[in-house]
Amino acid sequence: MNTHPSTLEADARAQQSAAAIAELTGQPSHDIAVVLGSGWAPAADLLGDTVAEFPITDVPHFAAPVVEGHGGRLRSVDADGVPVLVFLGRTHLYEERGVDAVTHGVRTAAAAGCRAVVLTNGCGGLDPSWTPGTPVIIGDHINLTGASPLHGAHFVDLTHLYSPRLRGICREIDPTLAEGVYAQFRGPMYETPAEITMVRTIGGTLVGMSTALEAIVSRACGMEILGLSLVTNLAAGMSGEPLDHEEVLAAGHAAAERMGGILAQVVRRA
Ligand code: 8IG
Repeated sequence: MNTHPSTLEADARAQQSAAAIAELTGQPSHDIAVVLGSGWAPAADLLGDTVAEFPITDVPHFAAPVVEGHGGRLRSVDADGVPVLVFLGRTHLYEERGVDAVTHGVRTAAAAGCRAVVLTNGCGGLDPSWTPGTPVIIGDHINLTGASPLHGAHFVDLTHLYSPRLRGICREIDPTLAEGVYAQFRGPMYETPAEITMVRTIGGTLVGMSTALEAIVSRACGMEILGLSLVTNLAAGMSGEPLDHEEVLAAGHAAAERMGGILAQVVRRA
């Protein structure tokens, strides 16, 4: 229990958002939340039947994300009877709206009844065998943002943060899936080659600008967490080419079917 005023206010805002979502979707509660990051949007349609979809800004306390191409939408999906709350787009730390804006989505998912959250992202990979378009299970993370999404003396255990049970289900679905350690940077710049050397030295194999802060709050809210990265580029300095946002979108389209299949199966079995 964390009774820091900032936490209580964030939870109260999440309750208000969840109430609005129940109203807008006609679903009194949802079981699983899916947050779709860069490159994952084409996979969304394979999750199940869309029950309702609207701009995230229709829900109180949400701001429109500044990137992602499609502006931030919320979708309620019926995955063979499982009500799934799908966030198409997210708020990033580099948008400078603060950690509460970054984590409002997962707080809201918990308030909406979700017992598990699937956090997806597009990221850079440090393993040269992960060609663009390779999905990787997140086994653990390193928070290099310098920020904490928690308020006050709130001591949250982060062992087994990324659910061994859900990771196991993913490997049953697709035994070829690799696992990595995700290092979250604040961004918005990509890393320098020297920073990638640092990440490799401290045990990171994936680099991105999301997910870790959301995972921490998801744990604090009691949700089970699955993290899935789509490697869209080799990390800086590894390919001899500069990093390019177009590459990200192209990798997402190429891998959409494989990722959509994994998502669709995992939400049904979670
Ligand atoms: I897509 O190489 C994508 N997002 N920090 N580094 C960081 N974020 C990313 C990268 C990357 N690729």
